[in-house]
Amino acid sequence: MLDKTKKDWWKSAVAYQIYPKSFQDTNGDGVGDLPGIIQRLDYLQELGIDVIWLSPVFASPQVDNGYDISDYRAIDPMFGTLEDMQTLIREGKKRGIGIMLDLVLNHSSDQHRWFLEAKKSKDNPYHDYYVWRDGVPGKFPNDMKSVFGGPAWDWVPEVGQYYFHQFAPQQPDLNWENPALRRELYDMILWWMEQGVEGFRLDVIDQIAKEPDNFITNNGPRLHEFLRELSRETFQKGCLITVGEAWGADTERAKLYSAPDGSELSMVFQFEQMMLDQKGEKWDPIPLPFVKMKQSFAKWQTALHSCGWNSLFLNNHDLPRIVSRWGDPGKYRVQSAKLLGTMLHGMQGTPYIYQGEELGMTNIQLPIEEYRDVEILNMYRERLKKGYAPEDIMKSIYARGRDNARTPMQWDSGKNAGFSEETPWLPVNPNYEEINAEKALADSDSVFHYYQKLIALRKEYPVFVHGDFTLLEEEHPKLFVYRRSWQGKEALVVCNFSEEETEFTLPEGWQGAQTLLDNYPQQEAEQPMRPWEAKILYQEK
Ligand code: TEU
Ligand code: CA
Repeated sequence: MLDKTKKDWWKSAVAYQIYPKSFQDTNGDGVGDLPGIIQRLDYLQELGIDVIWLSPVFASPQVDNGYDISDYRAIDPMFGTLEDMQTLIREGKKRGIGIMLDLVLNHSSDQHRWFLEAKKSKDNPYHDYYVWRDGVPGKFPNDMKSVFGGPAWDWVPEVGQYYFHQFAPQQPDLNWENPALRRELYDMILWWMEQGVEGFRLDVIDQIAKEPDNFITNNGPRLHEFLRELSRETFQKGCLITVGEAWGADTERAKLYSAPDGSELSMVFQFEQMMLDQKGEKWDPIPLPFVKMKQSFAKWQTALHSCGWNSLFLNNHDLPRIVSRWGDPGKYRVQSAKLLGTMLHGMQGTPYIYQGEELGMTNIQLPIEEYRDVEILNMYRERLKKGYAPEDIMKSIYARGRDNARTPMQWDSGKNAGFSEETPWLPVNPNYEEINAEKALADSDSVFHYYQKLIALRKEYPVFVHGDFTLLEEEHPKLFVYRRSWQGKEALVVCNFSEEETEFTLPEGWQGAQTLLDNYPQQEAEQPMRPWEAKILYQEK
């Protein structure tokens, strides 16, 4: 178990993201819940993770699956009670697993008491908790658009003003310019810290300092000032792991966010690699530009080494499944899932595993009526209106829709994959008889057991935590090869992103090195890399 009283303990940690709606249902309503997570803690302990990032479980009308919070201090009855949360925290701690809550501080639900008050009148003390502009009905303050489609402004007749929302109309943006709002948020965070949570993930944190008059959504001028105040008033009073979601981060900004003095956050999620295989919008995928992808990872690894900290992830609840995206969901599903894990876990940073990734779960294809995600449904309507052919829109959804990641966790080959006794809120992927946790646990060669080893490596070999990073074979169109070194200890990670055998010559000085991990049975060195083969070599000098 990690000693979580030690500063920077999270540098050796591995996190696991749970999307609670889809993890484990215990009361037969087809929706996952907190008792379900408690029931599966032993499974997570066996995997070897240190912290759970729990997507929002707070009271919410669920317009955006909990990313629209109506009470930050209450648990949504659909997920359980505050007592269940306390049990989860306690039972997690016993197993060396901490809980990171998902703080949505950029916006609240339109059903939050603050917003219900705010729209009563301009003099209401809560009015200034949100972002308002004068106007007349039908004439928006400006033409800013919401991420989920449509204008970023909605009219409230009672006050004769528009409010600003970067996401759905039911997710009004909070006004961080108002110190009273900020204080209210800090007190709430301190209260959760008292409950024993060990960290936080901060939703769209780079959007809090918006300036709609200047068309600024992310990276606003006061962003880092707000973050430093937030951190000083809350996180720094404990020894927490904090990660901010920052679509707009470049390496320079990431260094500020993750400065070693702890003045802001532990790290951020940046999305540079996740935006390479698309043309403009995410709905228009293109084949992965492989060399660019390697260069991008290398750039981040090098830029933040010893002056910041990376988060490492290939999946989350907003992204399609990586095996379907960059791997091979067919014949080489198992090998490619292991390869992708190897590529990522060999790097410097804190890895985040998204539920089901450790099983090599894949994307799904549903008829449009069966999708639930507000982003998918809005995009479908908008593109239809623009004249796109329905079958082309469906292709975009199959490739990029967020519900790909949100189908129920596949526990076993029984009814509804062991997720629920009743019809799940989103269909189970039909491949659950083949891909499920029970099967993976019984098979020593499964993706699960391979992830177990990846997680253990980081604990056993400090080079994975501290080592620097050098990209080799930079221009190679199929091989991703890199070296990590730290105090005379060296690891070499070699991944063959291809279903063909690929020649690979060991770099100078690596002959006779030990093989720590291979996703195929070991063979003599100097053999070509097999289809989707990945391995890690190790030596001490
Ligand atoms: O996501 C931020 C965000 O910008 C996403 O909506 C993203 O643009 C889109 O999904 C691209 O795939 C966060 C949460 O992770 C997401 O689930 C929420 O819907 C969103 O914020 C609003 O809170
Ligand atoms: Ca339930």
